[in-house]
Amino acid sequence: MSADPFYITTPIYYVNAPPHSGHAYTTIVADTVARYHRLAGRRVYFLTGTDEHGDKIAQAAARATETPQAYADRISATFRETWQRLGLRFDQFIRTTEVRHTRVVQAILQKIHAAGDIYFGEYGGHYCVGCERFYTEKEMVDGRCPDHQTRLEFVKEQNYFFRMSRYQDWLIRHLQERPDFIRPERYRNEVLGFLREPLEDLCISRPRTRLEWGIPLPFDDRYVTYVWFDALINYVSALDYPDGELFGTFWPVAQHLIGKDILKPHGVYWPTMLRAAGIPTYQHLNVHGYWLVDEAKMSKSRGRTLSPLDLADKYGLDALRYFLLREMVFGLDANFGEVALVQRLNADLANDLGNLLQRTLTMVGRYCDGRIPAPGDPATEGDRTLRGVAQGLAGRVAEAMEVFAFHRALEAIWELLNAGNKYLDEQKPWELAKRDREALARVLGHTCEALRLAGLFLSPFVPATAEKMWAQLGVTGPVAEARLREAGRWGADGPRAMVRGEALFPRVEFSLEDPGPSAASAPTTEASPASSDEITIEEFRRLDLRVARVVEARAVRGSKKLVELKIAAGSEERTVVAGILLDYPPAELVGKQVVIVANLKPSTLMGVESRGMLLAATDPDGRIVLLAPEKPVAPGSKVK
Ligand code: ME8
Repeated sequence: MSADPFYITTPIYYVNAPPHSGHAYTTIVADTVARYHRLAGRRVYFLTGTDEHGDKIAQAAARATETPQAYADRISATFRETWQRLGLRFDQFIRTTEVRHTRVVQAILQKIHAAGDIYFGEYGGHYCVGCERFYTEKEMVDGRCPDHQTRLEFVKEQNYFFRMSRYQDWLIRHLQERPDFIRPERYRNEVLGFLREPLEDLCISRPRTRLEWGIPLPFDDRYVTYVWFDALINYVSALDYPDGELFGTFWPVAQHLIGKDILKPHGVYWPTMLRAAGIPTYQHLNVHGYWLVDEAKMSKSRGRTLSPLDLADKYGLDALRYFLLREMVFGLDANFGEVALVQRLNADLANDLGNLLQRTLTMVGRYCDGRIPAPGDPATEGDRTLRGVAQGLAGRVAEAMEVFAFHRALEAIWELLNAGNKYLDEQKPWELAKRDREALARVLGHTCEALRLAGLFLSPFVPATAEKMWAQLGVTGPVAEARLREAGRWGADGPRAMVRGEALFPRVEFSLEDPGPSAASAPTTEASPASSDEITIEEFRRLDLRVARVVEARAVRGSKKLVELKIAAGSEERTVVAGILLDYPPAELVGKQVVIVANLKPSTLMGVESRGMLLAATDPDGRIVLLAPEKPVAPGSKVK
């Protein structure tokens, strides 16, 4: 029916534990992509769901002393509710225990069996329950699973096999003919790498004597289906394969989105399964890297997880979305850190975006009686530059979104915001207000128009913020129902009245010693020298203050503010992390004398352990000035 359909899927997540921020990332990416294509006027279908069969789930249910079905019902519901509470607009949530899914799995098995690509044989291998797969001797590390580090059992049994080997040459050719079938390219190369070794047939059954919790094979009910052969089929069963209208519309444009941990099942098993079943293959497999916490993968089996709901409650949903989409280069690993999240929130969202909207609307209120002026024709070089950046945005965002380069799309939007801030600084509407009302209206009109377009293009990434922007700019909303073709034109909206609203992002205040940032609910007031918080001389003496000399200094990777310093205090050297990058280029710090709190409990900031803290003064503009002895003293000297 629609000329331009778009289909995006996430992995269906295992129900052996509740969702963490890694799962949230993938689902938020799919939501962003879906919103973008809706904005572009396409008919979009966004599928997510849960993977509920297999050893891993059966064992988790047993540990929870529940039946597998009751357990799967409960955990699947937490996934669905989490996505709903995060405002993710999926079109369907599929569960592999639904009858309509199991029927399609059985129909596809039957078809491939009838075509002669499934046979009965014997197999021995080292089985990992966590991965739900056999490992060869070569792949094991000291008899253990390389991923889960669990000792692997040798299992020998009769099973059914899918003749995957038969499709090896076809798959290599397909990857060569369709260079963007798997992207980014590093993952295409990884799959081509797997395919340089002979492809073995895939064991697709488990005897029921060992595992009951699965879909019975239609041609031998002593066996259940291997969980991957079951799970992958969700992408077509959800569309009512083979005859559904959804299947006819959306399968020809299918795009999958996954993390790199499940590249092989999606890059090798799934296309060959589709080929054997006579179903055209998907269009693109989009693969992202891992979110790391302290250098290791965030993962439920390792207990290293961060709850997306907790983060969204603490910082707001859009701040979480923005951080995830801006911080990770799609395809590469990225570090997840609360400090980095807060820095992005304060610098990009509160400052660049929030301040621009606020200062613009304050002036519209003050000088134009709250009426948003139409931008009119550009008259100065500055007007033309701003309009040019705004008009170039659609193309740049489209190009970045096509290849899932969200950080690039956001960078392009930030170029417009930065251009808007620069434009106001240069045009100085507060001065024009005194002498040239026409120019004043043009400048504020141009800035408001740039902000309206920024809101439009931001809407897939930070939907609630974009709605607030449009509401405050008095644009007839909601943005979620706008279409790029009409609303994306410069000057598309007529004159209108602004609507006063709250700041988009209150700054989050936190000090480096306190790793738990908290949202500042009220603007921070000038701190008056405290009198109620008096301390005794004994309490003061507990502080071990020392003079130290900076030996080395470098910016902490991925941080806008942090510097890692190696400092010498007497005979001892130590590492201290300080948030002074904006005021002190690292090279200028080397050789300086500083004062440190030497007995501060160590804390880790963006993966670097800091032992101690530098003392500095902050002036009312936020400028940081380091404290130093009035004349050089021996490093290590005590400060009393
Ligand atoms: O593999 N960083 O389910 P799963 C980034 N049921 N993404 C992460 C992540 C991290 N640290 N941790 C998890 C399964 N993810 C199968 C899929 S599909 C037919 C069957 C995300 O619950 C990422 O998308 O282990 C990864 O691929 C997925 O969760 C794995 O989820």
